[in-house]
Amino acid sequence: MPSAGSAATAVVVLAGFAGGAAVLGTSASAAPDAGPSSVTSGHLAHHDDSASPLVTVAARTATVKIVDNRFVPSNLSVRKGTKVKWVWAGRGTHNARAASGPTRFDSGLRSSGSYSRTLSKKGTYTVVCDPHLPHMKMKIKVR
Ligand SMILES: [Cu+2]
Repeated sequence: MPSAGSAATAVVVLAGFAGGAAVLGTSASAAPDAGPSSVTSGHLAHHDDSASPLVTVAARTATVKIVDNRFVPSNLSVRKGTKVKWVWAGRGTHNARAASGPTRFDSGLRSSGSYSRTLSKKGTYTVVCDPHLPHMKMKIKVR
């Protein structure tokens, strides 16, 4: 029997961003409690927290794309213990820094590659990109 859980990965795929829809794909096959993700469409004219679609991830890894100049998705809900992986997908230089939340972290400024952080405490993070404040930020709820 394959052991549960070593490779459960959810990749957030951006589809039709102009329409405000995000599609969540998951390769997890052995998670009976991994219900359908809830994705709420919103208006994205100004991507502040209240207007961002909430992407709920029930797998062990959640991927956030860093594009020029925003986090995609910018409103994320994950379970405690989820590894959040930021992937630099734009051309600019950005960082991902926990400005508030249960713990602090900072990826440092970069323009490619990725940065991962396992979030093991419940709470709500505000993650910002320092060069592009006040607009470039995201929220992560760890439940
Ligand atoms: Cu930035």
